[in-house]
Amino acid sequence: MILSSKELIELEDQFGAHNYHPLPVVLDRGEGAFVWDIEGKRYFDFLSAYSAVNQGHSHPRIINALINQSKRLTLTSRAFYNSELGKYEKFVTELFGFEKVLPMNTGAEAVETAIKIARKWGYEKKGIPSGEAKIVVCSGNFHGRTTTIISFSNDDDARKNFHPYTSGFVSVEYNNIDSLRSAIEKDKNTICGFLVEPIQGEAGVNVPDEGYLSSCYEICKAHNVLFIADEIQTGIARTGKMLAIDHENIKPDILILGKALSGGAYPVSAVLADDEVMNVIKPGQHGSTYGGNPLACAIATEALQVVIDENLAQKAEQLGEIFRSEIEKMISEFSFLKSVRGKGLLNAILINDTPESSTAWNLCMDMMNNGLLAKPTHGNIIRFAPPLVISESDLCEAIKVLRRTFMNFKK
Ligand code: IF1
Repeated sequence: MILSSKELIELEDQFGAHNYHPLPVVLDRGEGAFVWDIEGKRYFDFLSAYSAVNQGHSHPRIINALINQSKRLTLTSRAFYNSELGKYEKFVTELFGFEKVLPMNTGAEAVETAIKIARKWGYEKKGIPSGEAKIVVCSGNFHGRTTTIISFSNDDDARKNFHPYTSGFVSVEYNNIDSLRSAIEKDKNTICGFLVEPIQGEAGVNVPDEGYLSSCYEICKAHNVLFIADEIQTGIARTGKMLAIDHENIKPDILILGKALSGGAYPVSAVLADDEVMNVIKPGQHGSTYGGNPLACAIATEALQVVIDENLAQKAEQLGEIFRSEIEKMISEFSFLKSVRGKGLLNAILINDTPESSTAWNLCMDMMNNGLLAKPTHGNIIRFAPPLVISESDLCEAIKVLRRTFMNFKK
């Protein structure tokens, strides 16, 4: 029985928790930079599952890795060794330049893992008095939705009525180096880490000033504070380099990966660090049922190899330049467009209206009707993040769809 979009939406509405407000489109198939709805209409995917399908939907090499490994062995738990984990750990640590990796599943789990490692390192290596470890975070952050992580969010929707909150976090203004410097100097003996997104995705592709991350890194080094980079959304070639922090040649003390680490085929996340930090974790002190399972290892290895073999970072860099320069031309033509910002193929258009207005949503609805899927973040900002495998000609086609949408847009 083929159900229509309308019927499928009604099923989700009746039987599913209402924790999302999706655009009214029901996707049924994906390939490369495109998705099709249940009625067979094709769309450019300009969200990429929030940068999880950088390698494109259902990349054949990644799907084959999933199929072949899943026929052999999917999960053993870490009560035993498995034949894929050691190979993957060697591959991913050498690829990113770290001595060790702690494999997890979702991004939030990896962020929680990094927080636990930083705190433990703080007590056992830095000598922070018991119970006093603090981690500095940034205003406008998004690091996931667990109770501890939303404890240090300043977004009301993310945190309201989920208290009591986890303590031990100090908030500083993003892209303000003095704010970080004074917070660390004030509590230098109890601060163990600084957790930062190299570009704030959810905050609306908030790109910090050139040099901000390097200055943060210097301040952390000066006060023996771990620099913790959350590259779950910005990593894996999305911003034109393998990691967004590569734009400033920084090696974080702890690197957090997720999303495109598996190319959208399976939940895979990872925390990377050198022995001096990672070895604070001893057997029995952290883990998860699925963390480091052979299926995840086989998929992530192939997903990373695809990024390398297809030069996706370089592609993102080049195509991102084209996208931003074409949008810049439209900004002067359409009064409801305010500005465009981003790096590589992580971009956003700021709409000339209030965050409370429905202008961005209405624009996204019109784009959807014209065959392009994008979604507003924080009201008046629309994120544009296609799979990095999009061809230049398809990108140009998508830009024409945007222009056509803007030409016909009525507020
Ligand atoms: C949702 C946002 C994006 C992330 C960074 C950790 C995580 C995320 C920088 C947690 C996840 C996702 C979550 C998803 C929507 C999406 C999102 F809008 F929520 F904020 F991309 F910007 N660090 N981001 O971006 O990873 O546990 O989800 O695997 O919750 O609606 P996760």
